[in-house]
Amino acid sequence: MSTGTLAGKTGLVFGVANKRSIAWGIAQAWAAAGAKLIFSYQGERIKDNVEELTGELGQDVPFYPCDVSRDEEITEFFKSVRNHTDRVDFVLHSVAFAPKEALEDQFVTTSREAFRIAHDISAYSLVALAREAEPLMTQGGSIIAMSYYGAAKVIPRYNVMGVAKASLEASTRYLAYDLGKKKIRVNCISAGPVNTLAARGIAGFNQMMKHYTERAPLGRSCTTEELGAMGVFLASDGAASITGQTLYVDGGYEIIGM
Ligand code: NAD
Ligand code: 0WE
Repeated sequence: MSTGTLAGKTGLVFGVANKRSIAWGIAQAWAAAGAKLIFSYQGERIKDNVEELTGELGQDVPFYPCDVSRDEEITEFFKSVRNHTDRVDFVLHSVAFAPKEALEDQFVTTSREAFRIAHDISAYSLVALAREAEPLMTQGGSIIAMSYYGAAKVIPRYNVMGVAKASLEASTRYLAYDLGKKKIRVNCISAGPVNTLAARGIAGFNQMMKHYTERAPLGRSCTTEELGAMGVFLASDGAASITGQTLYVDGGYEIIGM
């Protein structure tokens, strides 16, 4: 028997692409706290990475494909989950995508299709996953989604992703309202910039990191380990009365007006 805050609990993880992924940081912290985990991966391109990483957690950590833009893959994923467990206690949504061109130019140039894709993958998917997870969360649960400050304030070039994150945070509140009666909590972690695959392609990312070292009260952004610690807290009974919130893990940057 494993011990730890999350011993005897089971979590689902969406959004591991490689060892730098925020989802991997949170998954490692969940596993260290004693949780059993089931992983999803976006597609064949990422399968080998996820196989190797989950292997580090132990012998038979299950992983199944799930492109969150496809209803049938979501259904199939949850079918596979039911072969391993009849109860799920927490879910991590750490998935975002907007077509590259939408993050380069001005927001006003966003095409209908880029707007649709960004919202479908980065926000609607949380609603779809929550709906599938609900019947498995028989003793209540904790659903966590990753957000960014661009949801609340303008970050140049974050563009349609900022609008999609605003939708993600609002969806979190409406889901929290619906699912509260089943003791299912839904929250966002708003992370400061982290050097991951999703961030590295962004022009000016290093400059942004430097800006955090200069302006954030703590003189830095955050680490994936610190995001993991917040993930463990939100999944634990210590957070039993926290729902619908966006919690900033960003070196304090969010409080600064100038
Ligand atoms: P990442 O590239 O490691 O993770 C993004 C994940 O999204 C990948 O695993 C990718 O496979 C998955 N994904 C994209 N489209 C998908 C689809 N159609 N179906 C299933 N999965 C899909 O980068 P990350 O930085 O770890 O990003 C994880 C989350 O954290 C995202 O929601 C991101 O917006 C958020 N976030 C990142 C930062 C940062 O600076 N890196 C800051 C705040 C919030
Ligand atoms: O949420 C994100 C990035 C998510 C993301 C990244 C990409 C790159 C590759 C979504 N879609 C794509 N599409 C691609 O084709 N972050 C919080 C990281 C990020 O991205 C920015 C940032 C920060 C921080 C973009 C502009 C400005 C700041």
